Amino acid sequence: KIAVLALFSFYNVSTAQSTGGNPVINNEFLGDPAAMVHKGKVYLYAGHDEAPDDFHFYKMNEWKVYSSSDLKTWDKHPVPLKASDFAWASGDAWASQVIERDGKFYWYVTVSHKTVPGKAIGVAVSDSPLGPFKDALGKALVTNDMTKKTHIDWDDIDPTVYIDDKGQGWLFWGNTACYYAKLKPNMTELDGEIKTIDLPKYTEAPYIHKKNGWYYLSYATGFPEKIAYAMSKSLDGPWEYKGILNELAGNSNTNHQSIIEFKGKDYFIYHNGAIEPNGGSFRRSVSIEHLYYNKDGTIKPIIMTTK
Ligand code: FUB
Repeated sequence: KIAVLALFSFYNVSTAQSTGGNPVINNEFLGDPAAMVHKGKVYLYAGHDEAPDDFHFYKMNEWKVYSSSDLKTWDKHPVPLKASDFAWASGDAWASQVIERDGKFYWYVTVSHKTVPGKAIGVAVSDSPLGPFKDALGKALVTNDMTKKTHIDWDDIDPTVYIDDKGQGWLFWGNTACYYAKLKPNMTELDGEIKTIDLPKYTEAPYIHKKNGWYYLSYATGFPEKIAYAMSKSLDGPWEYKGILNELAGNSNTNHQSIIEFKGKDYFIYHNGAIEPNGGSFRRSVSIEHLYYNKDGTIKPIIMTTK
């Protein structure tokens, strides 16, 4: 009975907060925001920047989830997934994204692999957008030895997932090279070869979305990072580079975006280092801006706001 009560409270207790503007959550550090629209709500998944004093790198062990019906008031939910939930991983809850298929929620994550050197991509699954999420495979979906384009340890990071109108799942990811592959209908196996896309000054953080018949591949470019984007009529390309979408994100070296349509409006969701007094590259927070399209499908540059 106690266990049942504990479970009940774990998955139902949430605390609401509203900052009235950007950053939308200002009492904890969050990086790599990935938003999912589901049944009239936005679910915001992000890695937790623990940001201990005198530690100048990413200290990230878990992901968080918030939900909102208006992008103003955010319900905070219990931690739905940790890097340690993947038995084959050694830590590092880096960038991730959740997608729904047939009533199940698949969460693609970056973690460090225990035995294959470097970062890897895992996938967790749940019946609810709030979890509990469990490792779907018991092993990595993508490991560094599958791509091997570069020798850096963090090549296989930053998964973004998309299901096209025909029901085909696609996974894009990578640092220094943008990789992509189809997913089998089970969403937990790659289907076919891993391909590479040539994008000008690609760094990391790919994100796929579609609007009015165009596919958009936005990504972090340079370092410190801006967000650039390319457009295509097909997820297999060719992709046409369209320029910079978002300039340097405040005092964070990285910039990582997701783009959604919610209740008839378009939004650009990203992180920067805006929380005073000690926000920064490893103490990031989430901001949201309006996103506007031109008639030809290109996107107007994002105007960053602080309120
Ligand atoms: O949060 C850790 C890493 O920083 C992400 O995987 C990259 O996209 C960058 O934001």
